[in-house]
Amino acid sequence: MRKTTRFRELLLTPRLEFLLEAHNGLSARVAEEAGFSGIWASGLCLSAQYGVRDNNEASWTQILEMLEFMADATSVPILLDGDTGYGNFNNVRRLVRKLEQRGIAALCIEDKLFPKANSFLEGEAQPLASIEEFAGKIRAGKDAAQDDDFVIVARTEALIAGWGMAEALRRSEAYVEAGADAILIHSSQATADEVLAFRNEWGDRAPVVIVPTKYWRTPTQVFRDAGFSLAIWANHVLRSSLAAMQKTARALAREQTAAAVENEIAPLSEVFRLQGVAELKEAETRFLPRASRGDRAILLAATRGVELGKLTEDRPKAMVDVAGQPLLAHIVSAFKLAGVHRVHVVRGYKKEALSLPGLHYVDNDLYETTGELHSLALALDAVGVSEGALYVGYGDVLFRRHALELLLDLDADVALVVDSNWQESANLGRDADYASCSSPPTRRSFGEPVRLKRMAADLPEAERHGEWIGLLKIAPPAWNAVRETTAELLKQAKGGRPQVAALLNRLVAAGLDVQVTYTAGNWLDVDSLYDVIQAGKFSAR
Ligand code: SPV
Ligand code: MG
Repeated sequence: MRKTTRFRELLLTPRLEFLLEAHNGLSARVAEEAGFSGIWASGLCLSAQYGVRDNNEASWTQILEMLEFMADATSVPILLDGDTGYGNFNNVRRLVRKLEQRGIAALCIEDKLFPKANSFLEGEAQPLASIEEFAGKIRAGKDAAQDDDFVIVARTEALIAGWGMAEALRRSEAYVEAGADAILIHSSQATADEVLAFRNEWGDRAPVVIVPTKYWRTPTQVFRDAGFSLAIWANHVLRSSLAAMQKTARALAREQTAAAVENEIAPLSEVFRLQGVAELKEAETRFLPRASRGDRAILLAATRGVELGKLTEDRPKAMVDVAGQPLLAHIVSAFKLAGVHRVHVVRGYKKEALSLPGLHYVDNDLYETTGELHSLALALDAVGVSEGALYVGYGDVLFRRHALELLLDLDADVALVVDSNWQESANLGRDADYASCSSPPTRRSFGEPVRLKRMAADLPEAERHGEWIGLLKIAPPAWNAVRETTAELLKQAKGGRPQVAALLNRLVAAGLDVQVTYTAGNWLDVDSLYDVIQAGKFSAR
């Protein structure tokens, strides 16, 4: 149902209904959540939240801007306190059109002169508009409305200005005649006598709205019995937040510690909830490209790298300087640039020397007696379940962003990057994980689906299709298999140090599709002093 129609129904039900004041998106959402079926966009409170007076100091477009946030934040109808309509009949026409465009259900205008003043400030001194002029505004507003259910409430200030009950009735009669859907009878008295007398005289000519700000002592049942349609709590949210803000500000100024207020104020999680953070998370799973969906990386960096001698006496290999930055920082940058922002690092040797900002750490304190698969198992436990994929890399393997992007784009449960230039490592005589795949790295197979058959350091040359560069992707559907197989291998290892290659072979043997994407070069395994120098050149390119 349209908001306009819902507001009209609120007005026309025989029950007394309530509107609560709101003055921005957040307070509007609070009002709706508390159970109010409609909102009063109070001129006083909108002015106050801008820090200005209720004298039309805020422009009508500034009011409109805030109304848009309020309407977006809520599903219940909003009645704007539109003061005098911000000008003459023509301004009212334009106002009504803009309100309809922004999803505001109803408008209340009052029979004073622009710029108006708040009714509770020397109300008797306030001039009233002529009945004819104000009736013209009402007719113009009704004429401009495209939606037949758009409500215009005519507010008479006759009692506020001290013109008496007969004048209030005369004006209300004229306003309803001009097309007003309801009358707001305002009073600044401490009792409800005036508005009750009005209601009594008025009968059922049109619904009557009240604002019991000053006569708050009157029991609500009195309003019900009198047959009022709507009661507006016109400023209570603003006043309560003002009291809370002042209390917090004073306590912080006095105590100079947030401990003075932390337990008194709303938790951040409540702010996030009201902002709708959960909805955005859900939308991300539908609309964001894969790489940005909470993907995470695990970097295995627990070993010392004893081959680097003195360089790793006081730090692990991942922290060795390469072109002015720790090796690990280069690797983390590659992940972040590719959109993988959450990086978990498993550290072991000299763990206190491994601390870069913005990373999550997992400690393998048994790094001396366990191997990389033990580190991976610890990391899998720490990372937990998330929407995105998991990328596993090493704290001593540099790669070009391009190599990682091959994996990001791959729609596979488990996938790895294999370098077709395996001869280079073989010539240097370094340790390598050679891969045998379902098809060799021909020009065609770049970009074609290729499966891993087996991986081993001692794979016969005839079976080698390439060398694994140490980058692995595990998508959510394969998580359980990877977790369980890792645990199994560790259990069977009995003091041995199983490698990630063993995990991949076991997954293949179990029938899981482990996909391979070929690259040519684009990475560097830092295993020796020579490699450290090469790494400097690699990262500078
Ligand atoms: C407002 O809330 O701005 C009103 C009601 O107009 S009152 O302040 O009581 O006049
Ligand atoms: Mg007002």
